[in-house]
Amino acid sequence: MLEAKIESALNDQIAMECTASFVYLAMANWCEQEGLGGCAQFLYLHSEEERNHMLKLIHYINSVDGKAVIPKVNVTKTSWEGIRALLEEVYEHEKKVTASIHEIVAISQELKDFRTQNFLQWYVDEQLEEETLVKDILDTVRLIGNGPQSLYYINKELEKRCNAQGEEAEA
Ligand code: OFO
Repeated sequence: MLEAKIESALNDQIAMECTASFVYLAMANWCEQEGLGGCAQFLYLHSEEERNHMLKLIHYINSVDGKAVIPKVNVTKTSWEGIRALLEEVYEHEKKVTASIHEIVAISQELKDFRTQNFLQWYVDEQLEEETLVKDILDTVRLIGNGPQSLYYINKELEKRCNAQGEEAEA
């Protein structure tokens, strides 16, 4: 049985993952409309991953006799100034998610809920991977700027990373 404090924190995390999924979906949609197919592909995939993170939490809460809550999300932003602004936003979002995961780990330690602590380790590792990936891409954009040629390069680069991720998943 989950204690109320940890159940509530995990449900807040579901809402966060769900919001991330919809924000990245809106970003992917915008990229597709702007002719940035590689960026769109990367963000559609990322949106799907966030949805899976949400599902994993739902299944966990229910499996330990808690009650997962399906959140309402309100994502209204539909366009971005450019790919750099968009990636800066993704990076900020990921940092917030990381902080939130670490906070829940701290709660699970405080409550001696070692099962939840163990479950959350996957998210700790995943966040590190995601932050590093986004920071890496963002560093490149910061370095080469937002001009048409760099945009072309970033679009290709994201397409490449996306395909590599797809191949890894299939292997
Ligand atoms: Fe759910 O991993 Fe990003 O936010």
